[in-house]
Amino acid sequence: MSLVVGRTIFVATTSLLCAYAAEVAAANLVTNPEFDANLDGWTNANPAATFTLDGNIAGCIAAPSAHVVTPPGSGTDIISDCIVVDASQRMDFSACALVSAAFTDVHATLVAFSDSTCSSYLGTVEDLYTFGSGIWNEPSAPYFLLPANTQSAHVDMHIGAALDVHFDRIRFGPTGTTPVTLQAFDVE
Ligand SMILES: [Ca+2]
Repeated sequence: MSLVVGRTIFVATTSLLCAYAAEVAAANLVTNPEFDANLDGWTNANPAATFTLDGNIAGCIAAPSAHVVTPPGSGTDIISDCIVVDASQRMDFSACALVSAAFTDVHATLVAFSDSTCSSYLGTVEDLYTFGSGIWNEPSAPYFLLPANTQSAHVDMHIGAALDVHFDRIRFGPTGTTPVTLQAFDVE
């Protein structure tokens, strides 16, 4: 009896309040970010450069990937569809690329605009360019704020010279991971 009472008292006087924020995958706002079947959602600014879907090599995660070859003496920009954004949110941006030679001529940039149609240029927000030669690299810029008054943005894969470049898995969206937080823990 006393054991039961004791157990009952123990249960009654013990409170364990524990709350956590679940980890949620970041929403990627980029259209066709992994080139699963085509090049939809991306535009090649230089017709002299070839821009094709390549399923013959491994992608950053999985083939196919986007393949750009720029001719001698020129580069190009491969630009994503315009993305409407909420500038009050923290954002993440990353890009994966495989570059044939000097990496300094390849940049993954995020460009912000003050209207909703990517027409009124506001500024270049993030610039990722640590792409090594001959291997896939995926630099990232986490948890940043867009400039005030940003309403839209696009990704610009800039290739500044004659190069052979693959890219894949382009991510841009609200920061989506929240650290697990122990909000209350109380044992009496
Ligand atoms: Ca892919």
